[in-house]
Amino acid sequence: MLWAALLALQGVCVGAAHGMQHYPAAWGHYDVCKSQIYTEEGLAWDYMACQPEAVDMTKYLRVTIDPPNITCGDPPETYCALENPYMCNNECDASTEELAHPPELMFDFEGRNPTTFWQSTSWKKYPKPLQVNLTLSWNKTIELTDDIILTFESGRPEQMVLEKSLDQGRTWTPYQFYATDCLDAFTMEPKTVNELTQRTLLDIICTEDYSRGYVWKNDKTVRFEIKDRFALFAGPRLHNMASLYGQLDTTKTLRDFFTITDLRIRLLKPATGATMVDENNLSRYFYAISDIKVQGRCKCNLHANTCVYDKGRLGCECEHNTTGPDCSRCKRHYHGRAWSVGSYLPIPKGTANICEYYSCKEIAMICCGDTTDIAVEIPLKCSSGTVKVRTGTIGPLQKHPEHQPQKETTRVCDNAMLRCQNGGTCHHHQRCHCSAGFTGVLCERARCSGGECDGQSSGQDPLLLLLLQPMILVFLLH
Ligand SMILES: [Ca+2]
Repeated sequence: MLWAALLALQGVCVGAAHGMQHYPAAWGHYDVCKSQIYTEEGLAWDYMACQPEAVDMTKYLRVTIDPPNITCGDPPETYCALENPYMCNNECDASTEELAHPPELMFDFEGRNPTTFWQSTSWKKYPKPLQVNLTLSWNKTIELTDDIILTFESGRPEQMVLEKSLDQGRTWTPYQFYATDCLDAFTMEPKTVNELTQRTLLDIICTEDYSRGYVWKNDKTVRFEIKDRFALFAGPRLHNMASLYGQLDTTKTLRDFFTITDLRIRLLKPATGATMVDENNLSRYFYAISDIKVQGRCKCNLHANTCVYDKGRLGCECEHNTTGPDCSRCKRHYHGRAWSVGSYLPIPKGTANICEYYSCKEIAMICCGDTTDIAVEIPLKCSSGTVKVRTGTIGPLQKHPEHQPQKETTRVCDNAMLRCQNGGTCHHHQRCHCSAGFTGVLCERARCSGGECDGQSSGQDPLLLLLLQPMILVFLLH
């Protein structure tokens, strides 16, 4: 399954790479996360910002139609052509495969005639609005890299809204409004994407370019123009991707604009082809979509060059010691410095901003970083040269002489830093007197006998305690 998905992704990559030939190779595709280099100390890794290739994202989505019974064919229905009310040879029957028009036909391979398409019921409840929501969900943040293109088999809707979500469908914001008359439909002045500037790139516009009926009946597509927006920074043929990447790096709102987890197509009014709706022949009015194109890549925060589709779910194959579906946090034990998104700059390799392993430089200190592992309050010397105390104070080592290792070596406990656990009390910095039911140098363990423990576990990380105890023994021997 996993391999099949990987192969599928790679297969699509070839197509995508072919389609993006006009990107100058010098700008790089950020397709390598690390490479081995020779240094004075031997082989080492050189890390680079990396991202997965842009692919056809419709292979990995889930589609939801609302209302759920709005797909045609149950009961069977016959439709007439919008242009000719006497041409009624379009039959929809959900129980017959050849005559059914389920949603998945918007995402199948188009190439052979006749086209395959999803179709709604007709506008038989006119004048009640015929409205349908099509929701495309990825359950993963993705970044759009090319225009979203809807191809209609019916006339293009007179009113529709394309919306996006960045939080798996909890909240929605419009991407673009489409209408034959923007003022009438949405009280918005009609605009085209060509009127946008770098300053107004994030403006949400209403366009009349994709809603005209009769005259333009050969053009059946509705677009959301991603590339025209990219071109505002990268130039008309996207020849200056460095400029775009620079902007994406520094402007989070710009990056977020092209990032989605879900898309929603709100079909609000079908094509009528005229000012008046013919109430005697409502089977002319319906929605039908043969194809939806969404090109994009998994958002991996520039920490992965591969995205895997496994068990119906997309996930980044994280590098740079990061983890999570979007590589948005450091791996356990790699909190040597705070997680950070990779950077496209400097072109062409970018900056990886890897998560670093923490290392113990002072034997008297437990190091470092992954404070979620630390259940006792002790100074933590981190590779960044700071001392962390779990209570949240952070300060440079030299400014806290009381934290110096040599002063700590004879201490097992004190009232401020090395606290006896579970109600134990500290005696002369030498040892903890544990309360009933607990044991261990810091009374951190429940006392057990015959397999039964009579105290509550303090919930500490056993790995940490393994590390901690020999160190405290070392202090005592000194
Ligand atoms: Ca199709």
